[in-house]
Amino acid sequence: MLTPEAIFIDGRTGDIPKANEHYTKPVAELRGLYRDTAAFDTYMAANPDAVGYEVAGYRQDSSDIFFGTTTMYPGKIGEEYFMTRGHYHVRRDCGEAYYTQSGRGLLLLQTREGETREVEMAPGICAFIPPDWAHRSVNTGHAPLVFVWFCQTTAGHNYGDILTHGMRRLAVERDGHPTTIPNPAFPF
Ligand code: PAN
Ligand code: ZN
Repeated sequence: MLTPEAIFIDGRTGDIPKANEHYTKPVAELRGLYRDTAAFDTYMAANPDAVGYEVAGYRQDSSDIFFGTTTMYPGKIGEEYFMTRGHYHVRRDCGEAYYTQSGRGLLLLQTREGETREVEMAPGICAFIPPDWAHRSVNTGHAPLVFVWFCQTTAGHNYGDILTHGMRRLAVERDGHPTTIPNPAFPF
């Protein structure tokens, strides 16, 4: 039987001492995400071991929900900020919530029908991600962006669509400020 438990989450670092799932995503594995491949190669030559983000989760398999943190490090490749891969959920009836604890960012969302939205990520803001909206988070600040996510255990990640085509909008720095632009490479 599952029993209730208090799970401490460090909102500054994303650390969850009782987490039972972890992974680290090196920037080196994210080459295809960035438009400026020359800038990517230059960045990797100077920072071969750079980490893009880390994910920690607390999951009990027979439960319907689980939660965890994503800690995104700051950085830019060309004019694009460090970002997550982005995904739809395999189960099209599963949404998610992202509750930002520290740092600054943008959550980029899109539907299969072509709608796009952006939700600010800042401490105190909980982003509602409806079912069947693809979501990618972007660290637009100079400090780690830490958010807590809550999701159904059976939601699953569908990375293929976003890995193949990218997202419809890109988060870029222009005149020192974050903004979004249409992705010129997206097959509209
Ligand atoms: C999050 C994400 C996490 C990493 O837990 O999986 O932020 O992003 P990618 O999975 O897109 O690389 C979530 O949305 N889970 O469903
Ligand atoms: Zn998700």
